[in-house]
Amino acid sequence: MAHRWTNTLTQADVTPRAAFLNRRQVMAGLAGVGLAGMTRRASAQEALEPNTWEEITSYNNFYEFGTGKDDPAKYAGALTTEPWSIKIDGLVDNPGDYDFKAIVSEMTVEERIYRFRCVEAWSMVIPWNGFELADLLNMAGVQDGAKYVAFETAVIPDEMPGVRYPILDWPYREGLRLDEAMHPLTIMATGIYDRPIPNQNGAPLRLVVPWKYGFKSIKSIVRITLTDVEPPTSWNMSNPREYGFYSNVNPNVDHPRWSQASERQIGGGLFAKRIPTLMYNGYENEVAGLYEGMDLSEYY
Ligand SMILES: Nc1nc2c(c(=O)[nH]1)N[C@H]1C(S)=C(S)[C@@H](COP(=O)(O)O)O[C@H]1N2
Ligand SMILES: [Mo]
Repeated sequence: MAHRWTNTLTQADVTPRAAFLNRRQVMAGLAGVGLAGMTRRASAQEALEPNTWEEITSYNNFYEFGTGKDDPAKYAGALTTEPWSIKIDGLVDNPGDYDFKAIVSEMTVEERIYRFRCVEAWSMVIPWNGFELADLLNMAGVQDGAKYVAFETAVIPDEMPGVRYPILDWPYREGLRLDEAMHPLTIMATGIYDRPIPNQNGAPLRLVVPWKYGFKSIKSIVRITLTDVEPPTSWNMSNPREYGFYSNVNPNVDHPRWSQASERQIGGGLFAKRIPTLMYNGYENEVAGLYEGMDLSEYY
């Protein structure tokens, strides 16, 4: 199948899935053993079987390239991702414009296999390569007064057909509380299946916050700002009733127009399953403490 990405990766370039899973099994020693029949009490440590490269890179949300699930794979190849500069500003000791390659060379890039849950009630499992956002923020030097982190995506009308239309108030914006941003599960992804992240998935770097709905994981980031006030976020600005600042995966708090109690797993064809959605997307043991004492139906 022909791809129109500027990076010419195809399925054939990827570690074959069986080999990839084998390698993980050898490394983990116990992956996949004894999970069937157990109560679904997943944690970040649970063995997850990743979706295929094809699934992960052909069914996307990236409205800068159109609102169809196949638009990003069709059009994001036009995005120039090299060179790529990220402005880090606000309440930091070392503000400035950082070159993406220079950043990555300073960071510990590792593999993280996370369950990914879209607010539209579908999910995938994605083997990311990336580094902890905390490492980047520590490099920038977070100042005492900082309480939130704001993110912005590039706006390049010549390369992004979607931004010519007021679908959202561009740039795409997202935000995290500082403790969420510093949490070790929060990563900046730069790859998938040990390959550079394809443009449709947010090249050259995108946020991944596995206990939140997918839209918090902002793509193709060009600006990171440390602030002392909760930053505006695109989906909350466009529809505050449906999308709050927190957007934690929560099967008990429904989206106003549909249930969040279950999710459809992408892939598997005829055997595609609907599975129950887990609190905090299965990362409850790791992150529930961040929200102790908060009314999650108010702070959704
Ligand atoms: N800049 C930007 N980031 C974005 C989006 C977007 O439209 N623009 N869509 C979000 C939504 S709704 C989802 S579900 C995920 C999809 O990520 P994926 O395509 O890598 O699976 O990206 C998120 N990040
Ligand atoms: Mo989403």
